[in-house]
Amino acid sequence: MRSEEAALVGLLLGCAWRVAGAVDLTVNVTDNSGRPLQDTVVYAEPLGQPAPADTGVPRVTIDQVNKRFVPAVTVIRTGTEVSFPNSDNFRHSIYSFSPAKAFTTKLYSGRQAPPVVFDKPGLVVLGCNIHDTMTAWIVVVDTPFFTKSRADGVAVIKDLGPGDYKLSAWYPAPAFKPVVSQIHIEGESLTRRVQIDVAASSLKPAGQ
Ligand SMILES: [Cu+2]
Repeated sequence: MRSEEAALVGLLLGCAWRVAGAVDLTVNVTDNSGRPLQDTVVYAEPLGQPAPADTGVPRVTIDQVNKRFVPAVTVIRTGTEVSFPNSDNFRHSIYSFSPAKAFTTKLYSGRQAPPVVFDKPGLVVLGCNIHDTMTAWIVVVDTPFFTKSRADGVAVIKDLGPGDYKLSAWYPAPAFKPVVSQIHIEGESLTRRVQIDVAASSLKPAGQ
């Protein structure tokens, strides 16, 4: 098969895989005074129908650079395998006490730490046993429809098929409860606004 033909077949298959009538959901996330809020996790769970199955084990990387987790906020689907490379030239030992996934790594450099599979939905707060200021948040969700807001506060969830969904917006803080609403998808792209009470979220490093 010539490369142009292969490209065409790929294109056609790509179209066929899209759910009929699938649309994009745009969520504008702001704080209480209307300022755009970055790094808010937004996810949609289908109501009355199962979420589409994953093909294979999704893999994600959270790096460590200059005593920071990069990215600081990650949203993944249940069952995702996360690698934690250490790009610093000194060692880290990372841990979580969170019920959704408790684990500790030895002190390690480079890629010595084995990947961790996050097999339960929920919030996981990561810390480092050596550097108290290091914190990261992983939100594990039972749906493939998730994203997080950009610097302009905009979060776009792509390819939602027709139906009802529970929409949650979750701000990275241990005390924060997701802001939940219900949406109905039918034919047209949808835009929603979510306001987050940042002051009530008591953003704190892990372990405090
Ligand atoms: Cu560290």
